[in-house]
Amino acid sequence: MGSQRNNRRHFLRRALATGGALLLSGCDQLSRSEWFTKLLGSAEKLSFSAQRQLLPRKAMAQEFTEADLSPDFRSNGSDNPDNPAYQALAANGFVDYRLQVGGLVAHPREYSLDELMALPSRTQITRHDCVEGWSAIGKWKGVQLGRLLEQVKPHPSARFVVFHCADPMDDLGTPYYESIDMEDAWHAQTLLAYALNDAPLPIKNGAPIRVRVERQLGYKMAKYVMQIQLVDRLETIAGGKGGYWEDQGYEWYAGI
Ligand SMILES: Nc1nc2c(c(=O)[nH]1)N[C@H]1C(S)=C(S)[C@@H](COP(=O)(O)O)O[C@H]1N2
Ligand SMILES: [Mo]
Repeated sequence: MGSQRNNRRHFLRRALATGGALLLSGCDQLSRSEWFTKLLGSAEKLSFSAQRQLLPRKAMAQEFTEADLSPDFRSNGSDNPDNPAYQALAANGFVDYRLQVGGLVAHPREYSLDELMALPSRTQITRHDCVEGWSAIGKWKGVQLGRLLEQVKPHPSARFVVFHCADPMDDLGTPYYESIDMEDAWHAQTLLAYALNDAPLPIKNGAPIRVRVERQLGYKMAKYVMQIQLVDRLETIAGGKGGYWEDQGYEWYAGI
């Protein structure tokens, strides 16, 4: 009797072990990257801090090869700012463009396009994902935002970098703007891009300067950047949520 009970216990244990093994192989089939992608896919539901705990601090966005380039990098949102000052700059090939960098920095200054292009550059082929459901792979060249920060020296109280753009978004003339935190600002792939696919950045894609923040969604990548402002809070700027679309209800941290 005793041995029968023992046998049954052994059988149960074996069955459980087999079931467990089946379960495990099921998990194995769901590859690491697949579950990670799924997890990140639900990023909107994760808080910003939770997501930051999942990703290593310096994680790089995936980079691609020339063979992966999209035949055309489409334009979205503004494609030609309805702004006389911008139009005058564009008509003159942006030779009079000056990028103003100020706010909570030791050395506020401005940069011409030539000055930006004279700084060390970075080139990266990345995928751009728009919330509207399209993606495109493009080759970007620009100066790392970090190179500018080294020159203007952010004050220790600076927590965000705000990008002010040339394009008015409504009848009141509300300009597009965006913001990122200092971690993304110093990230190696965060660029002020002036070239796309080995050609000067087209107006439809943000000429003369547009931001690349490769670990986030498309709306974070401000086009037509005229001014960069370092701040300690976002509440006092425009609608107070850190960006034009954020003021309409989008997430501030648009991680992908
Ligand atoms: N100044 C400005 N920046 C902007 C936008 C815009 O309308 N104005 N649209 C955003 C959105 S939603 C996306 S998907 C990308 C589109 O970039 P693209 O025109 O190069 O495709 O720019 C982002 N940056
Ligand atoms: Mo977008």
